Amino acid sequence: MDQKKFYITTPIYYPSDKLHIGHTYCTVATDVLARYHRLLGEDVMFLTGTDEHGQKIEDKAKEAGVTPKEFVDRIVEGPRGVVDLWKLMNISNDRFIRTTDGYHVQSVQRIFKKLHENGDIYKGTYKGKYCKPCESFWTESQLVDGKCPDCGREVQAAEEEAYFFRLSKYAGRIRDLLENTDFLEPRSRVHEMVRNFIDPGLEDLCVSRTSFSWGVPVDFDPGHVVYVWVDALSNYITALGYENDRYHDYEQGWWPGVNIVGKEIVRFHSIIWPAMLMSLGEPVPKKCFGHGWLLLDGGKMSKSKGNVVDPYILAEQFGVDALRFFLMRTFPFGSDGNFSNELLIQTINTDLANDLGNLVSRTTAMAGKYFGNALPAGCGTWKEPLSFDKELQELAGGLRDRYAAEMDHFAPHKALEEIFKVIQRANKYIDENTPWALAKDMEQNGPRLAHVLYNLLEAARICGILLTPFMPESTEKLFAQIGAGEEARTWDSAARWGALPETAAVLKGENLFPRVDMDKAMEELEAAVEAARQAESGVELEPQLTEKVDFDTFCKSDFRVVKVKACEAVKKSEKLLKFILDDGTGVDRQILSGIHKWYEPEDLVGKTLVAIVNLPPRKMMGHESNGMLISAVHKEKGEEALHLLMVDDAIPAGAKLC
Ligand code: ME8
Repeated sequence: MDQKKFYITTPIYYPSDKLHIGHTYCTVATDVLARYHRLLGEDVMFLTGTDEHGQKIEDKAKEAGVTPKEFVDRIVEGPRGVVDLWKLMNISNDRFIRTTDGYHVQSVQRIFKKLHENGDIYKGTYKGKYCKPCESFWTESQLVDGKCPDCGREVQAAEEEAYFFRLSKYAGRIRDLLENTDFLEPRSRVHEMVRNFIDPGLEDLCVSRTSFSWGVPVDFDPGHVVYVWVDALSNYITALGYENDRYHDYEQGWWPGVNIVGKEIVRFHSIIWPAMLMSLGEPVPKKCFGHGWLLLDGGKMSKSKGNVVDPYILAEQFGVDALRFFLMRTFPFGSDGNFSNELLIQTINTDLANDLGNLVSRTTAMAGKYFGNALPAGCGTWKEPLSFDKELQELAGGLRDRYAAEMDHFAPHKALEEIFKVIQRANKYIDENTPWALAKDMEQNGPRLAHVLYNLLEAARICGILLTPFMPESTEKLFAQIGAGEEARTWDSAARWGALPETAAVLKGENLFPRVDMDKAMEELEAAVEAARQAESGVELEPQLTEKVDFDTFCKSDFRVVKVKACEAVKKSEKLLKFILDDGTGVDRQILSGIHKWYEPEDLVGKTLVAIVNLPPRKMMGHESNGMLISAVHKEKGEEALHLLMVDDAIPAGAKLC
């Protein structure tokens, strides 16, 4: 029989800024689903990528003084960029599309032409509102309080010649798709789409722009570029080879697939995208699942709000698997959830260190201690199973199917809940059987003890298999510790109690999930965030002094405003400048300062500066210095940087600073 094909996608990301934990959430969830389908034995194609055109990127590149392509290259393929992040997070995508890839650009042009030729794209005048950050056009009636209904930001009036897509023509078919099939999930999203967009009447969509050029050119009408969403949505089929020769998977049964998307882009995926496909005469996706947002302090994460969480820092501090697990375990996939570092640490400690980690380490340690790492033959069965033997076997034996039911309904959080019921039951089983008491009389109780440990290994094995899509690396280690070979790791074997060979070699290894000390971890996180912030800006600051200075001592320093009357370089010195200053006393003050690297003397004459004037006099290169000019110092990209403190010229010389 032919292997079943399963095609799944994430949204392709805007490389306008570095990705944050919200993006990571979406991609990890899709990766978990892709790995789950591979575990089922399906032939999986998992696509992700980047959506690189549009005015926002053109503007950002201009700001950065580089071409748009250079700009996106850095964020996509540069150090700690999108590609690196997915590698770090163990994302198992089979393909990565960039919308600037030549084959995609060519396909989009062909798709646009097809839509035009079949009469669904026509030329008109666009009048309306445009939200630049969202790259979305809105009609007056769609605005909320005059602002973008997606992000709440200001919109701009726009009018220009443009091509339109006859979205209105597909209103009936789209309503039918939404209301009468299970194409869009969760169901609450269907109501949102119908109420907000279908009921008020679908309007034709503006699908080209002339006011900027960073996009796919409309080849039959120079000056127009294809609207970025038409370009972006097409990726799901161009990456399979639709209208290009780069790939040949579209006709070979990979389409239609499953689109996993965040809730704010459900409109594009459940209305515009199916309508485009209908117009092209192609099948619509099997499914669009709209997940919720990770919120921070109750609001959406965004770089412009400065409240983003860096997935690199979290993965480096807590481990990739722990982070993947946390994201899937904590937040119901279809709803919003509040992210916090405390919650992450609590989840690691409760579920991973206490429940799962303990089960594996206690069981493997006891197998080692009492049986020298291999249980005796025959330990898999017990003549008269006790009630808790049966309970554990039944709960774990039926886990795979309960898990599958949840995974098939895009509820990874519920699938994990089922797994943890078994893990918790297994830990209770240890307490019920008190293996350490059984071990006191090995001659009498040895066989029973071996059976208890075998049952625990079996429970751990089944949970391990089903946890594989969530934590691929840790479950490898788990299997090695409990002695589960390839045949005891399969999907089939997850429903077969007893699939672990009785005498498998058990090896207690490293602790899979060490406990995290909350206070220490929070401190380390703060330091890592600060270091990353400095590295990104290139600015390094001296740490603040923690030793206190008492107020009276501080008051002994006499800071005054001074005006530069004359300034010259000291002969034979590369660094020193000699200042003649008006300090308000009527007597000139001379100060030497080693700042020639940053200032030319002639640029400083007339400036109003700050000096400490009661330092003891000091000789430098034969000149006396009476005080010190105050500067701000830091490092920038590893280089010392210095700025003399300059104050308002209106302040008179001699004014005291206090
Ligand atoms: O929308 N929580 O790209 P994008 C959960 N290029 N998910 C979040 C999130 C958060 N805090 N923040 C963002 C785009 N996301 C388009 C897609 S597809 C043809 C084009 C999710 O980089 C967001 O919901 O802005 C979306 O699904 C994905 O990250 C990419 O967002």
